[in-house]
Amino acid sequence: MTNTTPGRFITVEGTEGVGKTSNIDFIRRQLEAQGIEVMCSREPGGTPLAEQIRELLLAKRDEAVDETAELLLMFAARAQHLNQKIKPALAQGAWVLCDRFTDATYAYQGGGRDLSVDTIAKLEDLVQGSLRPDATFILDIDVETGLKRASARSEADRFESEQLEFFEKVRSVYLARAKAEPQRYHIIDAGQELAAVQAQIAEVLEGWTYKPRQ
Ligand code: Z5A
Repeated sequence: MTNTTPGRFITVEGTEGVGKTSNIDFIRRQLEAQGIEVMCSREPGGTPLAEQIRELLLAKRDEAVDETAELLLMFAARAQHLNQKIKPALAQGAWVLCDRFTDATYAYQGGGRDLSVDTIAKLEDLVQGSLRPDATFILDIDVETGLKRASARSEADRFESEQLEFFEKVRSVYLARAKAEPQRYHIIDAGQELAAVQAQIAEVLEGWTYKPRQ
């Protein structure tokens, strides 16, 4: 099951503070240098409605957020984003570069919150049909370093306020998924300085073919 549209669907994942934002811009510039049209987006979010759902999800609140409600809100945002923005771009042959996607749901809601992987897989099929990313970069870093970077940058949101153990579980799901499907996932050591991280990404990009899919 994968993407059969003319475009390519690339996702970037990782725990907190791994440098997704910094590196997505690098990937975009590398792809554009190959003459590729790139559309960058993020999850949760990417359309006005999905961005509103993002605000609901990230806000710290007194009321405990039910884990299944959180899961369904992630997929509600994804359905909107996918149908309004991602699929039309892919159909036109653009490369979609997305900051997080369903791997984050397996990692955060499946790993961090301990929700059923089967339930997540059912929602994935419902919302995405057979569409899956062509390639996924997992920026990997030890959890403590990532959290230090994230806290130096901005105030913690509802997810960033979780305990270390939560993020260790998130990280282990990412690494397990990458191990199970090595042809799709590229693990990048994000603990190095930015230039060294980008050199690893550039090496992966050099191995790709940029011909349109027939
Ligand atoms: N979530 C979920 O639970 N389930 C889902 O299905 C989805 C998401 C899709 C929002 O995501 C939350 O939603 C997220 C999971 C949950 N949890 N949280 N929080 P988000 O992607 O918007 O939030 P984030 O993970 O916190 O991303 P971020 O804050 O944008 O971080 P980042 O993009 O990975 O890092 P950055 O901003 O590029 O870098 C962080 C800082 O480190 C910054 O000051 C950089 O200058 C610095 N940095 C970056 N690289 C380096 C290197 N190599 N060396 C030194 N310093 C560096």
